[in-house]
Amino acid sequence: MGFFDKIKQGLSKTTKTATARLSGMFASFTGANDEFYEELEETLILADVGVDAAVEAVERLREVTKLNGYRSGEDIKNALAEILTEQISVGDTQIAATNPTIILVIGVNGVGKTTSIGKLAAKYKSEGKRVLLVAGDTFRAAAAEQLSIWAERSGVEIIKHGEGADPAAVIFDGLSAAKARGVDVIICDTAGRLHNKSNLMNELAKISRVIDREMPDATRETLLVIDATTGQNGLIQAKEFKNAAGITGIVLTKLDGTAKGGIVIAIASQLGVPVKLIGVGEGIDDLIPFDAREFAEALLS
Ligand SMILES: Nc1nc2c(ncn2[C@@H]2O[C@H](COP(=O)(O)OP(=O)(O)OP(=O)(O)O)[C@@H](O)[C@H]2O)c(=O)[nH]1
Ligand SMILES: [Mg+2]
Repeated sequence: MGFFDKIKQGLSKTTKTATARLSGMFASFTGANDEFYEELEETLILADVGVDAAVEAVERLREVTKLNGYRSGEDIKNALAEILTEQISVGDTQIAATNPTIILVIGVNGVGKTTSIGKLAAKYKSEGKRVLLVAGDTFRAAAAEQLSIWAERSGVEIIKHGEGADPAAVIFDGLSAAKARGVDVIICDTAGRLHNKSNLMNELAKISRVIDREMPDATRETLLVIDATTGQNGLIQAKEFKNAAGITGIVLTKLDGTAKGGIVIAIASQLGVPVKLIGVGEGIDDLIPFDAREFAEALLS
């Protein structure tokens, strides 16, 4: 199943959802009047696009429709897809590819960090890269264990310490090993943390300093993992993590389990951080590169 189908399958979970309402609006389109635009704005907000982004999108749609004299629902739908695509396209959606690359994966509890790392490791491995996973989640013994299982499954190396170890020390060890072994991609797991706990956020800053010091010339990615089913709270999380740790991209997981997903637009348009990968299931292949246009079209179809 391709990107489009998987997203569509997720987004169309129930027939009463915001996305179904969106497509229904275009199917039963009778004219671009105020009532239509108001309902459209409301439906975009219901799809988690966020108030600001929804208002902006509808305002631009009104202008474009008037300017081009669009009359058919199809033309207006295409114009909206174009506008949403632009709103999502805020930067490079590719993950850095030069060797060595260090990818730090952060986010709140249970969003899918470790799973996404496992999938990403398999992807790099299949491209012929030498990959090292670093078990920076020392909060629970089970966390390193879970990452080890993924390392085995993907056939990549792993560095871990015991439960309760200093995460920054594990990262330090991981980077030393990576340098000694000539690893191409280092992916660091971290413990889930609440974005409003400043001590935990400071720990991320410490990890970041260790990476800067130990491998200053490496390419850096800091990926924030967000669970698509959490709705607008994802935007709040992204703001806090961006302030505390700097983020270069978003991994949006569990899109297979939500009928919304508009949060992508809220995050991109308000924070200027691109979505780089999306999770569409629990399997090893269920992490796919993000495509803004396909996503916008899936949201409306
Ligand atoms: N359906 C679905 N489930 C997912 C996806 N990504 C992760 N999961 C599931 O979400 C649950 C939590 O995933 P983890 O990878 O352990 O999350 P985490 O962020 O590492 O969690 P903590 O380390 O406890 O903070 C697991 O059951 C995963 O299988 C996805 O894209 N789709
Ligand atoms: Mg984890």
